[in-house]
Amino acid sequence: MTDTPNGMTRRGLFKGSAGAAALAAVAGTSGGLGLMAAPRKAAAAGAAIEVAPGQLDDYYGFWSSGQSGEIRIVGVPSMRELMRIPVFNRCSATGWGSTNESLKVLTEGLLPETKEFLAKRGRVTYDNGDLHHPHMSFTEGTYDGRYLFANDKANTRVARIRCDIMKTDKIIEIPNTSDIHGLRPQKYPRTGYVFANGEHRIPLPNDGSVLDDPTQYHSIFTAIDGDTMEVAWQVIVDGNLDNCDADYEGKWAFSTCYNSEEGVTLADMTANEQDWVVVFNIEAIEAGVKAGDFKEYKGVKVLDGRRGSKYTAYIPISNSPHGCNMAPDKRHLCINGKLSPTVTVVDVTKLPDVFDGAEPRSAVAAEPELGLGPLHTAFDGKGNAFTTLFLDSQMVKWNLEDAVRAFAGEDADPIIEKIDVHYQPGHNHTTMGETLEADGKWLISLNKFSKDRFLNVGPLKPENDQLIDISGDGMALVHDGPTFAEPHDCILVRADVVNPVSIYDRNDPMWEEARKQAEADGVDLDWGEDVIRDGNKVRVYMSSVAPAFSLESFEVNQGDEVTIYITNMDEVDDLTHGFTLGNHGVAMEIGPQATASVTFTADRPGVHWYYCQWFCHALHMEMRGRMLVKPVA
Ligand code: CUK
Ligand code: CUA
Repeated sequence: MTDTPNGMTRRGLFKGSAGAAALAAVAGTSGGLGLMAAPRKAAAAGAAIEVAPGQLDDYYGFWSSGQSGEIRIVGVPSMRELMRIPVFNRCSATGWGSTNESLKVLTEGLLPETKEFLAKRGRVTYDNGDLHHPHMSFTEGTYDGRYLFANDKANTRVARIRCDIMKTDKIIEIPNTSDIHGLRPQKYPRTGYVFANGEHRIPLPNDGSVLDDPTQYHSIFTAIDGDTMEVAWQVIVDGNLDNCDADYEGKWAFSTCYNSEEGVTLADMTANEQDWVVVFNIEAIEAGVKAGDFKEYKGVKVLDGRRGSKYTAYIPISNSPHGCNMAPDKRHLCINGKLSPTVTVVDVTKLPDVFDGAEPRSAVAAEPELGLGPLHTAFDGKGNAFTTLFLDSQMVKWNLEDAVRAFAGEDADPIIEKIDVHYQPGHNHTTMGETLEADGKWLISLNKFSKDRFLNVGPLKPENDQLIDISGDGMALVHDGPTFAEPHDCILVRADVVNPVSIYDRNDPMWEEARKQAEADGVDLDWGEDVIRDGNKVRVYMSSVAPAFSLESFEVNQGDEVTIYITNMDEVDDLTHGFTLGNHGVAMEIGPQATASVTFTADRPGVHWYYCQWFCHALHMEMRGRMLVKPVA
């Protein structure tokens, strides 16, 4: 352990009241989650991890970015950031949020009232997002490389990302609910459904007719059809939904629920000793939809799954559970205690009995006490689990079968090892760990605080994502990775599962509207260059081949609404061009064989240069042209 300049050990900085007192402070109302650590064992010094220059990683890591609103691709084990995929955010480099193609994705799935609300503020979509949970589509219990899905907690949306081109292709706003948090795809037989939790309770409908009457607030669980990106059905539940997961047989979905009190203040929300995990019976819900046992709100079929419903079961769990993780043994669901030092293990083979009237807790197979603040659990496919301990700033490795044996009264200690992580971990994830192909090679700990682990960059510090080697018997911490606000979660996907293209298909649906417009204008979208005047609308078509745009200049009148369509006809790997129009806030990426377009009003008379902003050629600086804007007399 390294000392800080003032001589205190680093972990010493976190000294606070540990143990029961700490937990009480959290459970109470005395100032939120405290920062305290109860060091038990120094982190094992791991072997240096080497991915030599030019060598490729074994895994794609897909990282969420929290309030940054994007997804990041990270190579594992090198922890090199490979790419960023704009999703709910704006991107200065690629033009996400200003090109017509991205605006279509960002606007078409918004609810009518949201469009109206935004229009009054002179906007067409939201500028921010809070992306917590990126997950890949499944076929038969493992990743299939088709899509990523992700939630936006800030503006109640769900996005889909195409893994062939690593771009977002659909974003929908979820009606009747507020603040989508937990999100997981159906694992079997395929995705299928994407399950999404509306976290915060609101009245239904939320039109102002009910305000300060929390007894009339609801949480809603949503199933989205991952193929069409339309809401399939929704279920009303009791309590606040937090995280969710699905089983490996396509029968169940699960959500952790906190705030069984249905309170609206922290004191109210943590008053009860018990919350629950809600089990959703997929077959029963689908039958209910068929039988018409729903009410329609905003065009969506909403079923009543509150206590006593045949669609759900409520299994009591200690106060405020958080993470919800299905083990690859197909049998054990781990519910992370958060305010309780335990993880509750539910045996999903017992769930049919629970739906037949058995006592809900009869499905609990184990409840090991692991340490303070268990938030999320990951698996190695060899019967072991790894749980983050937020308050202890530790990762604990434990054995599922031993936990079951101990719960049955046998003499077994499930805890194998604890190591320190730095500091306050939230999610963790193992390589292929949420699939049947969990391989037990690497574990990532996504830590909320980096504190003193990096050079000081001012009051806003990075998070710290640590890489842990779990291929041996124990855990060895091998890398610290600073990240910008704020990866909550990641998935680690074997490289052979993900097969993106290097050059776009000219028939890609992304620029379908540009293709139609070019046809209507009698212009060849591939190679054509033309300026089409249509009243005060002007459409400018050009292609780009390094190092030139096919139009070196074009002229428009002041006040014209100008749309520029550019097609990159280069057919070379990695040969992306850009189009930046000076002093107009216009910039976009045009990948090889792609078309991109942007619309703006030419309101500034004079000469305006456009240039390529992707360094593409020795004559890249010369890749430019002029827009001439004639003043109106
Ligand atoms: S939540 Cu962030 S640490 Cu949004 Cu998945 Cu648990
Ligand atoms: Cu094209 Cu730089």
